[in-house]
Amino acid sequence: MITIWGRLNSHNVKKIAWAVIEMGLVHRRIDMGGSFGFTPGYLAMNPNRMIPTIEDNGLVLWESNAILRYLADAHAPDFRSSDPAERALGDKWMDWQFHFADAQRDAFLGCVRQGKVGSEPAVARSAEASCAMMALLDAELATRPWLSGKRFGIADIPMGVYAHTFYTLPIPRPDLPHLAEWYARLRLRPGYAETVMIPLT
Ligand SMILES: N[C@@H](CCC(=O)N[C@@H](CS)C(=O)NCC(=O)O)C(=O)O
Repeated sequence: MITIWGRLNSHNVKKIAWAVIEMGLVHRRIDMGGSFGFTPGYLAMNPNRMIPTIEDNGLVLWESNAILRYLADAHAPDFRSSDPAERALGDKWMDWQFHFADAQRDAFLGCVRQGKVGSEPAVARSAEASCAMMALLDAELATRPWLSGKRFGIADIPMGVYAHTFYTLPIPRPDLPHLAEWYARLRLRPGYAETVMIPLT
């Protein structure tokens, strides 16, 4: 049984909650962080005061993308390419997601948590930066069906989570056909619908 700590309205927690469903892993999730606060027991496992953290077979692990890589390596090798080049390309977009999160942060916090509108300068700047970065992802998705390579895998998960926010925020978006088509395929996945396609809060 894998235990996941973290509130589900966190992008980084959604990654793990989605991944364990994709991989068919027995798990439970315990709310932590945000309005739930942190227990002393949790902070002993993860002194960063951040979510998510998991425990699996005695291993305590934090950093969401490290968790995704561990889950694939330990339980679901099909979710990570064995080809070094293909794997590296997937890793690249997993790491790039943190830059995207920085770009989209003001639009997300402004529209979802601070009641601002898209015309507010910080929101508009963030929306514009997000669109510029998503154009790069769109160009990448013109070259292969999944960020993980020929089939879906963990490299699709970080930006998959952020893509839902991108397409849900009330911001102007350019036509990005490859990105839109990838997002449409993600939306057909039951684990994505259950854990990612939930109201933004
Ligand atoms: N690099 C870390 C970032 C973790 C992070 O920023 N988590 C946010 C939620 S998305 C957090 O813990 N915020 C404080 C809180 O929820 O109380 C990871 O990928 O796990």
